[in-house]
Amino acid sequence: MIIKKPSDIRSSEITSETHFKQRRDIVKTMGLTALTLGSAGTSAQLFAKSNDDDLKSQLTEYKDITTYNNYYEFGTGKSDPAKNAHTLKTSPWDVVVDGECEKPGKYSLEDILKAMDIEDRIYRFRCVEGWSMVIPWNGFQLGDLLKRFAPTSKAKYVYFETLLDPENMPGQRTSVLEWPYVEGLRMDEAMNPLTLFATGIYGKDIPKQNGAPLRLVVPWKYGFKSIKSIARISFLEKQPTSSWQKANKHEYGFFSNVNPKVDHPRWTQKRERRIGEFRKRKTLMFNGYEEQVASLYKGMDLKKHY
Ligand SMILES: Nc1nc2c(c(=O)[nH]1)N[C@H]1C(S)=C(S)[C@@H](COP(=O)(O)O)O[C@H]1N2
Ligand SMILES: [Mo]
Repeated sequence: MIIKKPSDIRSSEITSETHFKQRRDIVKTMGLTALTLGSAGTSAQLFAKSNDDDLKSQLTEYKDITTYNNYYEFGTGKSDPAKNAHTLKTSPWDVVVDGECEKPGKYSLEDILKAMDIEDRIYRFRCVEGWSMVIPWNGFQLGDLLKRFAPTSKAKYVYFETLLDPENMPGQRTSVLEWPYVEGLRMDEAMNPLTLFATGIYGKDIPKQNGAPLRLVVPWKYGFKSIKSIARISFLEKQPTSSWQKANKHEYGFFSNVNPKVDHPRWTQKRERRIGEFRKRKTLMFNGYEEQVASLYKGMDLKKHY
């Protein structure tokens, strides 16, 4: 199996091993108090111990993260995905890999997860609509996965597709967006160590409404770049067009970096409402990840490349 780590010699119990790994990480950080995991309020406080920056005190409650969603395949209201996403079929799950790479193919999620190390990452999350959260993800670095497919020198962009399954995704039977939902990153953005494929939240499997079983997280970009329930990865020479660019190219560009200095045509991006808080916060350049990612855009006019 191409993407396996050489050290991975066992081939059985793949899924439970993944769960165990996620579980073990969280148990390690919380000790015996892990037994109380399950109440969102306390899990927020407990999980916080595993991370050492100031975000740990700002974690959004599990309940808010999993009931206030955008997932148009399951409705356009914020509470629709939590109600409707139970029809999403997440197993078996395959990811098709194609385009400019030496190891295209159809990879099972089990094989992918077996090869990856699951980590905890607390990230700010900023939706283009003006709300934000702080989310404790579990996942792996996207770059660690992509390099196993051996992209060729022609691979300048990575393109992603959400599962297309109108039978089980009622929104795909409407024309609110073009289906499947698609997104893209420039290769250097995809390879940046901040960029994750998420498989969990608060140490539990990622809920369907949040994009099970595999969902992109790019913390310095607006939330809509975080495409959910990914079923295809393509390496491309040319910049792809994302779903929101197709929907309205004047309002949504390819880069979609969080930028308080460039307003959305219909509203300001200077402030945000953190879910669970009353007073608005100032939105930070690159959502607070300027130090790690500003160099990716050196020399680019970010007003033009929004
Ligand atoms: N397939 C798919 N992915 C999607 C969306 C969607 O409608 N369909 N919505 C996007 C938007 S606009 C946001 S803000 C985030 C929301 O993620 P969350 O519900 O986990 O907070 O998912 C993004 N990924
Ligand atoms: Mo969004």
